[in-house]
Amino acid sequence: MNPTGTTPNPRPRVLAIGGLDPSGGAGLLRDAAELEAAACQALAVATSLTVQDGRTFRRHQPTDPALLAEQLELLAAGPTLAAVKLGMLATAALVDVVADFLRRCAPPIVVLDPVLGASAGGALLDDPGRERLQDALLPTVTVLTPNLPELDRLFGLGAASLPADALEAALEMLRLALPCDLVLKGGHRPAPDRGTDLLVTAEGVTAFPPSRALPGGAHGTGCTFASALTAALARGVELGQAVRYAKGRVEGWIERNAT
Ligand code: PXL
Repeated sequence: MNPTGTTPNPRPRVLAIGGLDPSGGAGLLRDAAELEAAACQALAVATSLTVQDGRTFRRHQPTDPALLAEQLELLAAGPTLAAVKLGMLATAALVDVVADFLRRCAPPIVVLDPVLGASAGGALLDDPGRERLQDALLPTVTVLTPNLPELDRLFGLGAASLPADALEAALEMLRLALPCDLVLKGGHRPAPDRGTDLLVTAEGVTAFPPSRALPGGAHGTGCTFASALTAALARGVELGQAVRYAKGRVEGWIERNAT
């Protein structure tokens, strides 16, 4: 019991919805590892089975939408979910199933990592799916975590060629049009801003520079960031601190996986 007489949830239940990467470098296995590392209880539902080893991405087999809906329906009927983390969603039909589940279940925290393509090549969301993500899914989201290419493909900002101050101004304008907060992950930004994440909320833009120089190109950094962020938020950590925590986890992941 705490002084308010309530018992804080010692292990918040957090659901990851995304693809299964058998190599464990990205996707649901990475998500579960991050969630459990932050003392959350990881639940996971697979949108697709991928054929990859972390370097080569061959293809993927999306889950039957009716099967995904049935799995989510059963989880929704169980104990409360503290948060939901979304990664690979594969197809428009699956995006619609997930959006429908989130509208009905209304978890307080929904982090969407808008995964569009694998670092090793291969589309992880088809074009109709991208449209449904914007129209049906975004209204259910609390924090969106794109990288620079995803930001441009989703919102057409031409952000990749903007200098830092113009990028920050463009993100503040975008935030006004979005129903959620945004973290632009800095891994694809050109020098000297490479690795600097930008948190964009109604209060403005906050920059999170990297703590040290790190190699680029590591597989699974996006999943690591978004799932660590979701775990921290589920534990009640304030958004800025949660970004700082997730950034530290990504830096550790890159260092452990540097080749
Ligand atoms: O890192 C993006 C990503 C997310 N989810 C799955 C993936 C990948 C990249 O390969 O395979 C399942």
